[in-house]
Amino acid sequence: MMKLKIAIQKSGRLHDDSIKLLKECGIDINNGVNKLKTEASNFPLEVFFLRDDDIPQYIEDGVADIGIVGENVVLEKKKQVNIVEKLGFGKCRLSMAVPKSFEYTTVKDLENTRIATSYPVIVQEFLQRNDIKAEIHEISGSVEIAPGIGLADAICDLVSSGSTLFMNGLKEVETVLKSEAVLAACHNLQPEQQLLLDKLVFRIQAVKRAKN
Ligand code: PRT
Ligand code: ZN
Repeated sequence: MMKLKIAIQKSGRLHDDSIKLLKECGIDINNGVNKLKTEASNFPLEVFFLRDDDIPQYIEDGVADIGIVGENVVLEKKKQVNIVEKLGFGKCRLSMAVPKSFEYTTVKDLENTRIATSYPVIVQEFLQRNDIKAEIHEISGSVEIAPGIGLADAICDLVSSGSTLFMNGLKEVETVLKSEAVLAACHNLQPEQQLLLDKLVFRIQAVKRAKN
């Protein structure tokens, strides 16, 4: 029988909630540590554990049919995938932040600044939308320390509670994007896989309704 292949985060903020959602959908997967893939025992589902950054590419290529990943990652990677359903966890926002001493009043204050971020594509679009010229410094982690070490004047990073910004003497000044985990799917699924996806989405919607 044909199986639906789903990519989920191997470890990190979305891993546990992704497994939990599948469980709530009545899908049992034996999640052995350090496994790259596993299968559900009671649904034709094959599960791949991957880094979140790689998930959109795998879906675009059809290596995975669907995946659970932050909408922020889908938008940054610019891959051709469908966002099928928002999942209600992994909520955060991608925000601009500046040092507390920065006298910030409007988005125009970002003109001619150096902005450190792991999201250069989304930031570039934001700057264009607002007609602002600024220098983007792409860094892969610890973005919040960039202003303190003189690498940047501002940052654009994911925020949830805001405590990371606060602890680094930064203040949030613009929300660039609101994000949560989404179910993303390949553009050209086989009819059989589309049917399995419909079945899964039906269950996800029931789980979501039960929580409201
Ligand atoms: O290893 P892999 O590449 O798979 O994982 P990763 O380290 O790239 O991602 P991970 O696990 O940190 O995050 C996965 C996804 O969770 C993100 O793409 C978002 O969609 C979502 N998410 C939700 C968050 C946060 N909330 C979040 N707060 N991702 C990161 N953060 C970080 C943020 O970058 C900052 O360092 O948490 C810090 C801020 O948190 P607060 O609470 O102090 O504001
Ligand atoms: Zn990642």
